[in-house]
Amino acid sequence: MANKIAVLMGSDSDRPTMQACVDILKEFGVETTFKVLSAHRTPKEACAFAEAAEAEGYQAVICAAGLAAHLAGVVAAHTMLPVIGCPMDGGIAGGLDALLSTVQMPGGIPVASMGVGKHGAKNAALFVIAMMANHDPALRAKYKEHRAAQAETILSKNK
Ligand code: RP5
Repeated sequence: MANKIAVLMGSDSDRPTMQACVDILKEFGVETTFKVLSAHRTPKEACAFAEAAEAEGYQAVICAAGLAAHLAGVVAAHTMLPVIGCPMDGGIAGGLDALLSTVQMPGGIPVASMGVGKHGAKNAALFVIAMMANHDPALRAKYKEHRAAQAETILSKNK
């Protein structure tokens, strides 16, 4: 099965933050769809995308949203694929509103929430890569190399 991930954003204003997520997925050779679809402003299209996602061959859906961030929860309600939420900053207390909206799902419909902002965006990509690497030895080797290179970059700062 090809590695294929959807990255949805509630608004085009989330793009600068979520570009980091997409860049990592592309670096790892993951087929990536990057789209703006809002739980509030385009609810029908967001639900339709979620309902079709499994048949389209996606392995997970990453959903970025800010403020009253409902996109990840709504998508999760319409697919059995794993859904990873990325709360955007810019709202109350630097994104605490979006974090709580994303992470506090009622039992039964899970969303795996990343941290707020660009660090969460990067980690969403690495999280789905780690999931897919369980079944893809080449991806696992690449991920291992990525970790080693990252450690080397940090350690080189001490020289
Ligand atoms: C959310 O509202 C979006 O995900 C975005 O983070 C926030 C603000 O959207 P814009 O008013 O910038 O379009 O739904």
